[in-house]
Amino acid sequence: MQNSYVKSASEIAVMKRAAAITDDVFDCVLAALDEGVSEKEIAALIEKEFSARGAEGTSFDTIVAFGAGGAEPHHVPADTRLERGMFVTVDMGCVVEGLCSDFTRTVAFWEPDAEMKAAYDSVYRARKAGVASVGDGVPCKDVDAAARGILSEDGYAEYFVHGTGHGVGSLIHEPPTLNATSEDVLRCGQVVTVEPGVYFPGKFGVRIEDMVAVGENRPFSRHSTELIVIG
Ligand SMILES: [Mn+2]
Repeated sequence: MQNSYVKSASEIAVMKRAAAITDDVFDCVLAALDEGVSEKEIAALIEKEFSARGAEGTSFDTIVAFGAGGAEPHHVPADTRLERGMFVTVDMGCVVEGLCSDFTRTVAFWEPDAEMKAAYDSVYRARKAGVASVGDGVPCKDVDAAARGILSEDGYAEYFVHGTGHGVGSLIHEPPTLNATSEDVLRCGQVVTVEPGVYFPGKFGVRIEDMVAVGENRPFSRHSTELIVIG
């Protein structure tokens, strides 16, 4: 199993194309976020824009979550309408030549409160630490520990309710698994996600996700992870 799920250079190039399409679609999302728009409308826009850019489809059911919806890691887009002071979490990906992309950003619609800013900052640093820890021969549980350690230090341990990431390729979720109990070890050429998040039921959530090829340590996405405030 040590060398399984390693991608060829050409497969990684295809996955970067899928990530670039995803980046362009996220630009469309940012332009469309406006007071009163619904989660379902944004999700429909995402599907349309992926298709317009030649993607074969979405790599999983697109997540668009406003406000309290963001506290559910697998939120299903609903008729909730965007209001000032909400976080917006978008988790999406597309398929190009049979290979998947996976990308999440959380942005603020109008100025977030201090609690939201603090949570965002912690997830921001957790994602950064997780990505920095990715490398050939690194135990996957160490990547999880790098991200989880930041959130724990900041008092968010109990709000980070899932693993830090997963392999991605022809399947949206494939080995290796990046969580606290994983026995997997990273190998050069694997492509993994780093996606810490915190979730406050009934209030809001934050997740930031990037794909990275082991051995590169540079996220596929061109989008910054600094907090974007719209409005
Ligand atoms: Mn993911």
